[in-house]
Amino acid sequence: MAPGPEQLDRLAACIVEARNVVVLTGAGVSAESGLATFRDPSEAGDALWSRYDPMELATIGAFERDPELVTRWYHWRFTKCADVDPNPGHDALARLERWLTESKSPEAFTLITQNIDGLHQRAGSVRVVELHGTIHTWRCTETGKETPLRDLSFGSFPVRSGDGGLMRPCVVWFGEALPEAALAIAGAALERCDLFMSIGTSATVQPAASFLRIAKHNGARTAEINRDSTPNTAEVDIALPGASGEILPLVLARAERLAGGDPIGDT
Ligand code: BJW
Repeated sequence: MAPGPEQLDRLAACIVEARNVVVLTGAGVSAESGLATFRDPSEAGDALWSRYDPMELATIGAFERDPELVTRWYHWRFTKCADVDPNPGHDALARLERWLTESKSPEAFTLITQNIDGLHQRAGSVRVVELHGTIHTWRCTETGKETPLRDLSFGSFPVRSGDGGLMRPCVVWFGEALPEAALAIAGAALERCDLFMSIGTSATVQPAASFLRIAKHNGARTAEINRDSTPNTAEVDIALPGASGEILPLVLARAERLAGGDPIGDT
């Protein structure tokens, strides 16, 4: 069911009124770019996704048991990321950041993403808090030294650093701590935000899954844009069901018109 114009208008008005907007994104935001999400493998159609459970591969235990398989999987995912482009949802969020930070304050917009694909940055988002790390940087498991993926050779698997240690992606696996700096920025943003939007995430993985409740507890209005319902759907002030690549540009256009003094039309 697509959201009606009143729901789009309500979120647009909240954006215009807010002083501090926090957006949390998940894999659903990149789905329209062609990247498979975690928890609906039926979409995928690639052998790796159908043969392996992604949740079984995103652990340190999996890497220790079979570093070749996990390295191949992340290298394959990197090639997928490199093959696709940001979609209109990414573009709208980058435009929203520029608009709010230029017209209100540098703190007026914080984008927190669980995605490791770098598509927000490629769309032009500048301050991106990468909660689960990035696939574009890898580190040596012996020395901790980080290397951009483009400087690594994937001639054989697994990949070793010059120091002989296994290289792993700088992503956060289950049971691992999230990057301290990212958590600190996210925590401060959640404290001051007056509008929190959860977009394209199943809201099942902690600690990100609790962000909406924290923001709400701190007095923020809350909204969700998701193709399916999630544990957040019943809790939010505004739930917009549907694809983020379709809904975000509509909401942004309405907010821009409203801020410009134009009455919101029916598009
Ligand atoms: C669309 C759409 C479209 C589709 N438009 N929508 C408290 C309680 C219980 C458990 C825990 C707890 N605290 C910690 C845990 C354990 C664990 C956890 O949460 N487990 C749960 C499964 C229960 N958490 C952790 O282990 C975290 N670590 C931690 O807390 O450490 C503590 C610690 C402290 C100090 C020392 C040591 C430890 C780490 C979590 C790391 C998650 N890592 C992954 C892999 C990253 C690398 C990679 O990408 O491979 O992150 S798992 C995976 O899930 C990935 C994602 O970022 C994450 C979230 O998934 P996301 O983005 O929500 O995607 P999906 O697929 O689930 O949902 C997509 C949604 O989009 C769906 O709703 C679709 O409907 C929708 N959609 N198309 C809009 N076009």
